[in-house]
Amino acid sequence: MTITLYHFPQSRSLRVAWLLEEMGLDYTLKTIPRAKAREYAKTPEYQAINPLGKYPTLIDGDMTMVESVAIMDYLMHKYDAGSLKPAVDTPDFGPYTQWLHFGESGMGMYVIMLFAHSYLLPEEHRSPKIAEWGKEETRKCLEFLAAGLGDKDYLCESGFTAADISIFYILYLLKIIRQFDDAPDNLKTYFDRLKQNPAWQKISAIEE
Ligand SMILES: N[C@@H](CCC(=O)N[C@@H](CS)C(=O)NCC(=O)O)C(=O)O
Repeated sequence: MTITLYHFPQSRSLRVAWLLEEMGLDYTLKTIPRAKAREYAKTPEYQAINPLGKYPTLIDGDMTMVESVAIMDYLMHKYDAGSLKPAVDTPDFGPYTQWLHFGESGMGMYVIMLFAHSYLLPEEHRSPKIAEWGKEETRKCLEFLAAGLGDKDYLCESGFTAADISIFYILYLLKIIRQFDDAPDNLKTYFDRLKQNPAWQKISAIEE
């Protein structure tokens, strides 16, 4: 079976690439240069595998799927996730599942609203009120996350898991859009700790 990941630098495909590295799976990374990612997403070639024109897309044999966190879950169910996924009968399983999804479902929309209405959209389409709302909701999410992390090194008692990978990406996005400076101190320390991870360093070094 061949696993192929469509990736562009700084995007959510980093979550999947990081996990693939941690799991030691063989995969082909199809990196689309950042400047060309939107254009490539509209090509018949990419539309045939992902009509939404988003990244990541994963192809595993004859199966194609989208949604970064769903892809992570799929890979960990199908292949050996080791300690990246706590066993169902351990106390970590609930918190692990919560944080795995919180990185995208819980925080993603607020961060995107903040991003879109502060930077991404043409100025005439930005709404300061939506940006403010996104910022406030993001702040609440960060407080909640900081309380959950407490003084642990990682989100689960058992240590580093895929939930950290999921959460790290959304913090990384906040950092890129310069909205991470006011985050609680324990989250900043956590972010700096995760940045040292060798698999992260390898995949984040892939530039256009
Ligand atoms: N919820 C989806 C979001 C996918 C998504 O919006 N990806 C962004 C990159 S981080 C994208 O492809 N943007 C290109 C565009 O919207 O044109 C996931 O987690 O995979």
